[in-house]
Amino acid sequence: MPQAAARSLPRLLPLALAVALLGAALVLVTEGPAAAQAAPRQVTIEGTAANKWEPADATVRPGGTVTFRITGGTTHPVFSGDGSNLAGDKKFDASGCGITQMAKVGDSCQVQFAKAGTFPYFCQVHVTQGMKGVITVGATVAATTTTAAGGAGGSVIEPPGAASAPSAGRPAIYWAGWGLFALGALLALVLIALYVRFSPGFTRPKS
Ligand SMILES: [Cu+2]
Repeated sequence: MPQAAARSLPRLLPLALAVALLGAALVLVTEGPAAAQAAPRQVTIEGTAANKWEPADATVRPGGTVTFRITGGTTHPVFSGDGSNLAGDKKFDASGCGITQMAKVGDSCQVQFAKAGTFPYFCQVHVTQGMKGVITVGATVAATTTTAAGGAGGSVIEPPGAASAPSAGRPAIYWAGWGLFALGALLALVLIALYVRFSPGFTRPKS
């Protein structure tokens, strides 16, 4: 390699690094929407005239609060558990959401969930009509499944792998970003290697 070309190699290095940085920036910018979202601090679940909880399933962060509010129907007392035992399992404290506090439209109550976990709950009056749900306490909201499954009242069981595939929802530009990053990094390495090999005045240790 001519020495003139070798001398120009260091000037190409910033270009290669710029390409790598651009790729990395693209990855960071575009991975946002598909990444897990932070769970909210507060969620409101409505007890409806159809004797359903809306939404039935919700996520709050540890230390967060769930507000149950009656927007329709009559009495919707909240109990902890899946409804198989009408007395509830007392996994969380629903004592402020009993039959006297949750008697009519406009009534509401709050439950604070200190620790992460999964907390089924039900309306003691209408559990046989399916008035139950699950509160998940965690730092992030799991990636949402298709709206079709949600619209069917959660009766569609999705295979666990379907929603958690790493490539789900990634736009093409996200992968283009990775490609640019790899290309830039590779180019920088090649430039450094060529410079070390051919640079005038750089003496290689004699073996
Ligand atoms: Cu009810």
